[in-house]
Amino acid sequence: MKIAIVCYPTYGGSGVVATELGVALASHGHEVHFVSYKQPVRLESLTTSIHFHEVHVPKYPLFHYQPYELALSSLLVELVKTHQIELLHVHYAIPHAYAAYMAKQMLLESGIDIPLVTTLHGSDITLVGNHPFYKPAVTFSINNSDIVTSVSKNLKSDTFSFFDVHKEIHVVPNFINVASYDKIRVNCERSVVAKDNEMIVSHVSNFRPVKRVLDVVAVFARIRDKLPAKLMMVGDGPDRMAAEARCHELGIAEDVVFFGKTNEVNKILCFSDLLLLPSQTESFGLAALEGMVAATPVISSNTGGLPEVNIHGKTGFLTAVGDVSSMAEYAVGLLSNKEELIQMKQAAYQHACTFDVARIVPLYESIYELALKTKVS
Ligand code: GMT
Repeated sequence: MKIAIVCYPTYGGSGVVATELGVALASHGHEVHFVSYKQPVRLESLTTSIHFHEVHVPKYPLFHYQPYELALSSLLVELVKTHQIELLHVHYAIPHAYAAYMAKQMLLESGIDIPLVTTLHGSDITLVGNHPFYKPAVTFSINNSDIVTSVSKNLKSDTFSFFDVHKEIHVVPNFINVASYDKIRVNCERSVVAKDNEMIVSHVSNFRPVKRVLDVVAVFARIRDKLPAKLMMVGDGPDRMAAEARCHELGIAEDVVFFGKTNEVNKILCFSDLLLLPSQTESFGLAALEGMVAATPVISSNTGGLPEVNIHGKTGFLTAVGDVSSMAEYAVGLLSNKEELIQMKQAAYQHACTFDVARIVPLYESIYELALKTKVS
């Protein structure tokens, strides 16, 4: 099948999932056309079955806001016609579902009825899409997609609670390439970042306020009080400077490494003993899954879809948002008990394997087949 995947190109989870999906689809024999304003960061190589098309928005002095949706929908129309694209799969409702719906309508005028699959990722529903300024357009785009998917049961139920949606929503969880993590584990260079007696705690995010990175620092400071440990902060974003400053205030700066943005998250997670993910909300929590597949137990908040990924007492622990004392207590308990830590690492890995790319990508392929059969128009 020839599929156009519209996504954000940045380090956010939706872009990562869209990219990994496209790469996996290409390996199943599909022809994939990524569409975004920049080449997705996780997209390493373009091949005869993986193409990238950049959305260009010409600047004009009259425009205070550049009309990205217009440029995107026009490009989609051209791509469908030129490359005989058979299906549009858009990741993140805003503004992708809206722009793709317009493309679909324009194509109908040329006698082409292209199916549209929209995947809801999280903040497009919970933090951003729900804003009254966007809500009517988001509701419309969801209701007028041929098939809608969400990355967790929790996000599905949030979508029905926040929007007047009358479409079925198919839950297709985030996934992970287990084999690629297994490969990295063979040459894991733990000694580069920590001494043998030090525990390694990690956090991976885009350092937006929703990730509560200051909670990460607070929990680590309490762990550091009780046992030798290092903290690996992976990613970058608005709260990074505040987090670095807090590490200095607390006198733990020399035990904390800020890696910034990297494509080598798996290399850092392979030597981690614990991942902290204290988010305010998380529709799924791809970072938790990335930790677990690297055999790293997770201490996370219990909001959104996190309980569908991180199983309390088995793959890690869950606490209320902001409860740094309980997070630190669980962390110190686990890191001080070698046997429990080994058991939990294994359980985390085993559970992550149930989200392997080989199990989840066929779910999207079945959805594409369904979309071809059940177009809205
Ligand atoms: O984590 C972010 O804020 C980025 C965001 C995105 O859409 O780019 O991530 C969301 O989608 C991921 C992939 O489906 C999920 O694993 C994340 O939980 C979700 N983030 C939130 O809900 C805050």
